[in-house]
Amino acid sequence: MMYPRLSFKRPIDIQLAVFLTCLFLSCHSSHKEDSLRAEPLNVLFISIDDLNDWLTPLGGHEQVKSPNIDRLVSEGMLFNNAHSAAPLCNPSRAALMTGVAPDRSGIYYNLHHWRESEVLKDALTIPQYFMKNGYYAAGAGKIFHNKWPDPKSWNDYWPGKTRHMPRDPRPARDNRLNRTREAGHFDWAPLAVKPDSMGDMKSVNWVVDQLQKEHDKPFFLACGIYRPHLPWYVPQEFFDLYPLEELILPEVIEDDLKDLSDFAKGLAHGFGDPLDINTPDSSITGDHENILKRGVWKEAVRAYLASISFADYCLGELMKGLDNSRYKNNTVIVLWSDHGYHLGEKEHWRKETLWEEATRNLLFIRAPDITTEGSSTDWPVSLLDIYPTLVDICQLPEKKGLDGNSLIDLLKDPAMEWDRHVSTTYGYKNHAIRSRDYRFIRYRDGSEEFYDHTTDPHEWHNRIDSAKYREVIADLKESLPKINKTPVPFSQ
Ligand SMILES: [Ca+2]
Ligand SMILES: [Ca+2]
Repeated sequence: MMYPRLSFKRPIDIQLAVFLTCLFLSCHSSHKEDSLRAEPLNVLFISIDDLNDWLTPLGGHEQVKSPNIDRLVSEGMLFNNAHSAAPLCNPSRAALMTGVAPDRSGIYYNLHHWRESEVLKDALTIPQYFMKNGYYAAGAGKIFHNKWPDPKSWNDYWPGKTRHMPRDPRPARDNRLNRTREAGHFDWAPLAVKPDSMGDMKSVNWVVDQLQKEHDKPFFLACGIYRPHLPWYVPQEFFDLYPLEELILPEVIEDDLKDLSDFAKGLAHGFGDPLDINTPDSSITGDHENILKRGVWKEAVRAYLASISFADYCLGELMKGLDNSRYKNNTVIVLWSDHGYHLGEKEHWRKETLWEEATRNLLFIRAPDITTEGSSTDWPVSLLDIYPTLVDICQLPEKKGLDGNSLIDLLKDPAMEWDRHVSTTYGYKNHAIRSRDYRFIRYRDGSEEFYDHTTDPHEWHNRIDSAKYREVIADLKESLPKINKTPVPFSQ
């Protein structure tokens, strides 16, 4: 809630200011009372891992088939310009679930146990805060990073409070066809199984069972869908949706990296963990060179699209479960992916960069009596905004110490101006700032990039030295995170 900022010069102004403030506060409190719900809302909190913006409603890959996501996001508010706090599972999810930005927690990579951050040690996660306020919190599948589950965040969890991820079927033989650096993980294959045999569908079915029960408390139910995270092993029927010969590759240009620093080129080529490397070796070649050598770019894109369609199938089954339950009309839906994904753009695969492909993600909210069908906004928002927004939607007491902004006003009035910058942090002292129209990046070595999305949506042309943008760049720099906490030691 933003309060009017008043400055006083004369006693008469003070009297007027006191009167106006009282009037404002009384209007505000009566408005609050008017809108208090008789019954608390339930929350269905759905994550799709490693899902980028290749969705039709986000203007993504033109061949993607995701009818269930498309239908759901037409029923509430879609954020067209949503960005993760960090372009990697653990730091993104730790930030989202605690509301604390990576530069304040010191959690930058997957190997930090996020509870070992002194800032997050006793932080109340979203489900903990809901439990504290009378909710039942449960879930299934990957919500926290799989290596660092958080038993105290849940009343109940499947497969278990200390193991959030169900097991998945694998290809019948050792299918190391891809031969990239991490072939066992960076791999794909159609599976001769039915969708219900997949771990994700088992998570969905567990959550659907919860939705069929009578609960004596309002619930916060989480469902973490793991695909399209690697490996891209999904049932054959989802590969069949994408004939290989017709497949369209992402649009790229020759020499896209030529206007970048060696540090940025090192990130593009996936040099490993940058925490141990002061100057990344830009000569290291990564996944992309291997993909090109083997001529499997189309195969990989097809497998990612197939995995999106499988995740979409899972979401559809989950929505059927909600629609057939008594909670259909009093449940808030939050649907998010934890970051974006490169599939060859900037000679890069996977996440772990500060470009649009890696930071942009899916964020959608449907809230009874608050959101409007088919609404959307192009203003930038952060996944850090989810925590305070859910607190406001469910009318819980204000939660102090959160780094995001509540989006409740924007949900109620999607046409409103929401001119805030959001930041994404990858590793120590590497940050991107996104406004509606621009992206500014600064790396730890001091090198910088600037992109104008009004003319360059692919971020092909680094305009950091252009005099035309000097003021815009100076303004974006003001939003760079300033704490830059020393990284928490890695755990094993
Ligand atoms: Ca992820
Ligand atoms: Ca370029």
